[in-house]
Amino acid sequence: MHFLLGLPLFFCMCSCFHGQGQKKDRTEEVKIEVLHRPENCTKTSRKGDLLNAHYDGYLAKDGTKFYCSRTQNEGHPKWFVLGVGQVIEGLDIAMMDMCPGEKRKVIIPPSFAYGKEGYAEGKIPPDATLIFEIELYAVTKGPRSIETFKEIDMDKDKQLSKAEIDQYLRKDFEKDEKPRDKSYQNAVLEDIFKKNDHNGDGFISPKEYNIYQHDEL
Ligand SMILES: [Ca+2]
Ligand SMILES: [Ca+2]
Repeated sequence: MHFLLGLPLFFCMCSCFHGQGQKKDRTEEVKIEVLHRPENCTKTSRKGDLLNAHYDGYLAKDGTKFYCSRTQNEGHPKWFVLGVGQVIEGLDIAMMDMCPGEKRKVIIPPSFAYGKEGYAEGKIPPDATLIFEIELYAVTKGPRSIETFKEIDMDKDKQLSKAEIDQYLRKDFEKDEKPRDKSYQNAVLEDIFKKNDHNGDGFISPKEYNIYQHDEL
């Protein structure tokens, strides 16, 4: 479950994907074509949800495939949080309101992708329109869902204390079956407070916790 632990990595990924900082051309738009939508669709993706998906990326101009999640990470689908900049903005938009099992083809203009600069490491030239074929496998509550907050907040005072998070971490580590010593756990705890307790009062408030700005909190 590593909800809290996962965050430093997520932040790192954000900064890798972000950083274009260019002006968006709002005359451009992301085009979404639904290739397959399961009949039984009871739950759709929203901002802050944790998604599990495979996607193939192509350059629109000549169809060159520049990315395929199936050939990475031993073919496991990718996990990421929707709508928070862990992926390019066009994918954050294109994967909203999608149900598990749904397939989409989406066309993403450069201003919602890698812009004028492109992304050399990812073999994306400047000003490239991208096409993605996406298959969504799972939609789950994100790493900072209201449910998790309530689970950690044992005395229900709507503040997360160090003791509460310490206990949550211990349970989380136990599930993992990899023994970790107390100093490691303390370091993680300190890190969580350093990154999240913005007003330094020793508690993580709903506002400090809710970095993905779900409606529920
Ligand atoms: Ca509490
Ligand atoms: Ca605080």
